[in-house]
Amino acid sequence: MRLSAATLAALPPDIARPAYDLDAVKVGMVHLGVGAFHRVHQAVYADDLLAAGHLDWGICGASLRAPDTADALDPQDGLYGLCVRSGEGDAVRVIGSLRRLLVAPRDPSALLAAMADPGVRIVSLTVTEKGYCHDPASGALDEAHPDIVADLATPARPRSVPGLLVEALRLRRAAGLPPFTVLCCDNLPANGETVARVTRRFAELRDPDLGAWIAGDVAFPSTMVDRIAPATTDADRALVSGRMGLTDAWPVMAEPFSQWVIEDNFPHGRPPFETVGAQMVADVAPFEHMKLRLLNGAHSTLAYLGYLAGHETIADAMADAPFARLVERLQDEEMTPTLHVPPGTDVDAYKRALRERFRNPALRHRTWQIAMDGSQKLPQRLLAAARERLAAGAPVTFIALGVAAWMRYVTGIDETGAPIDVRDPLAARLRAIADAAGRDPGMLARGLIGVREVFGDDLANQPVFVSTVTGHLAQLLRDGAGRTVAHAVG
Ligand code: CS2
Repeated sequence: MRLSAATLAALPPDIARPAYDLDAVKVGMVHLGVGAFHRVHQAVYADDLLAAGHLDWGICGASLRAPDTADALDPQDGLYGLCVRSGEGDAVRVIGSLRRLLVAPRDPSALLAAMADPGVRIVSLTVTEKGYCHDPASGALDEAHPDIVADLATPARPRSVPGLLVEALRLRRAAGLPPFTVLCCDNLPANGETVARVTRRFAELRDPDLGAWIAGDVAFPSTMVDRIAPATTDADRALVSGRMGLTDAWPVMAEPFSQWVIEDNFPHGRPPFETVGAQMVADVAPFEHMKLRLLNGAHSTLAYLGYLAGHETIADAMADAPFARLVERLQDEEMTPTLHVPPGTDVDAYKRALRERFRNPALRHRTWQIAMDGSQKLPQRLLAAARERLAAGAPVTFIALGVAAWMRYVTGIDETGAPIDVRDPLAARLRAIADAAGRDPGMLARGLIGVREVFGDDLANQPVFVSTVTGHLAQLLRDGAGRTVAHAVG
């Protein structure tokens, strides 16, 4: 028997489920990128809002590429299990906030119509870093991106995020409706501003008058989002379905921790997010820097070095003492001094909690998963802090080790000589640079630092940065990741 509205009553009593009337929920938010992260995070806050009686704030979730989420959840009336895993065990809960699922390539006009619906006041996004068609180093729209070129040629049939937002906003304006607020929930630097920049630029290229309306009337609040969500495996499906006594084709897995900090800028209305645990603030930047540098910077560093050392998961890497020490030294000595700690935050407690989260023995968060799309992640996770430290004449030893590990990783060959499945929009180019450099650390480092989209124009001219990265890379190639980490932490 499949999980669905009709079978909810058959769930065992220990499984929480929507107590509200699913049919009474109206869609108030359209979400682009309805993947695991959205389903463990925003959709859960929305489920809590619905449970508290705010029935205007259901979600219509759209996939921009693959139909698999809609195909899994449609027969379940949008319902799915959230499994929260910790050392204490697994808690399963059914989430009901996804009231409708769409697949953009299957029915692009249905998605545009949903975004242009008068009841919709927020369009939120988790499309991953590469989904914004921007240059990661500068944050500007990549006007040569094939999807942008295509969307400028046929703007009424968009496939890119900027193209979709602008066409939907055009439809609203033409219908005399107020715009929606654009709520970015990806780990981008200044995520609201970044999406505003690419959307406004696209609109201006498409139609300056529309561009001016968007620039004047559409709000793009920034957010900091945080919850660790390993990709669902078949074992997870079996576990959750077993607990439910019903088949759930695509449950999602998460840690207990969850945080959402939102810039309070919703001129056209919003649900009372603060009543379900979100923090509404005037300035997200201090929270964002703290999270991107302390969590994601350490995550990426552990992912590349851990993968190379043969650690399958983040918890495995954290159980290797020099790796745990590296996380501490990176956070304490190099990242923390670059932060303006948000008011009321105990940064030491925050870091201790982070390291405990990384150690969560029940979450099997694969280093390979986090290693994906490094070219889009490195700038905000490691390089922004490196730049600030270099400008102050401060050392970048541990940051550079993470960068060197990424370089070693994108060569595509692991320490046993086996291929690495490198997933990155720039993978082919990175691999060609690595192939040309062979095992020459100087050439490899210089070649990769020359990739402007990642390193900008400046880092190649920072001798301390180049030599520190090259030194680590030489050791990684010679001694392997395990010994390099042990050596670096002393
Ligand atoms: C991770 C993040 O995959 C990754 O790159 O670093 O998804 C991380 O788990 C989340 O940002 C945690 O909030």
